[in-house]
Amino acid sequence: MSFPIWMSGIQQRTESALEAALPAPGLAPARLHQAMRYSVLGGGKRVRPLLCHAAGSLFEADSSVLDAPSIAVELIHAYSLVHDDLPCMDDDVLRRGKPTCHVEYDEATALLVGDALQTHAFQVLSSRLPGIAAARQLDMLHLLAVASGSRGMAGGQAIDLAAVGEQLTISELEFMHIRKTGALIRAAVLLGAHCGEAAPDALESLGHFANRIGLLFQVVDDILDAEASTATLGKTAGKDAAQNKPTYVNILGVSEAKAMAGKLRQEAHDALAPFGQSALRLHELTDFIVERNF
Ligand code: GRG
Repeated sequence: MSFPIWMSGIQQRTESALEAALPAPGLAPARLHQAMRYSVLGGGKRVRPLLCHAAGSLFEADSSVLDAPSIAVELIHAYSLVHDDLPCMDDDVLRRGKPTCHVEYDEATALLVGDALQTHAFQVLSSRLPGIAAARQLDMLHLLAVASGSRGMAGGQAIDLAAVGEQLTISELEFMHIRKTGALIRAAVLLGAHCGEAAPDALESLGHFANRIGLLFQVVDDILDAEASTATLGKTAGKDAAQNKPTYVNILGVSEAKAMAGKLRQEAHDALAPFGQSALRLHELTDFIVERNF
């Protein structure tokens, strides 16, 4: 099966799983449930579910089991975007080509949407998962909680907010992005692997791969923010410079940032060497992360 067909199949099954997992739009409190669905459904590349399915398939995990961790990570991601767009954070009006949640609804609703999506992720991941032992599922819940919290994504966001207008070194920038963007990407890969029979050394190699693509994702995001248009991105372009944020592009310049992306891409491919041809989808996703234009 070609990569585009595989990718579109996973994106469609992710959409259906999210649709089924979210509360129905007519269920009380209807406005909150409608705003949750508005923020999650019908948009986004679904990179984290794609990584979760690709990592799981490496260890012959069943797609029907991989749906739960995939959508749990996507729900956390969607919550982070809703909160990030709020006026008290990044203050944006456009996300995934449509008005941000607080613009379409209101700020209080957007705050609650984020809260509810976050807890919904753990509701999904703590549901019964056929074939997954309770102890393993507990490890998976712990993994997602650490990746999302103050030692992971929320902590990275705190560092990001404090860094506006500051000069950061490349290693300080890396410290921030390993948490803000990288932690959830790493969780997506490792949760997929936990759904199959991954040996400790395989988990270590995958963890290394995930760290590389987490940073790669961010370097490419910074390049796109500087080079792509708002129409292509579906979110406001050029915000990093406008908000005086430290990024790979403004610290290194565009051509050095592109060289760094090339190096991280190669390191990610190298980290998959122990898996041979069976890691094809992860190799393809690495290339997709670099070659995407939104
Ligand atoms: C509010 C706790 C909290 C955290 C927010 C992830 C994040 C932290 C903020 C988003 C801002 C941002 C531009 C981060 C850089 C990388 C990133 C996560 C981009 C958006 O992810 P994509 O490209 O989005 O996967 P889609 O829409 O395709 O799902």
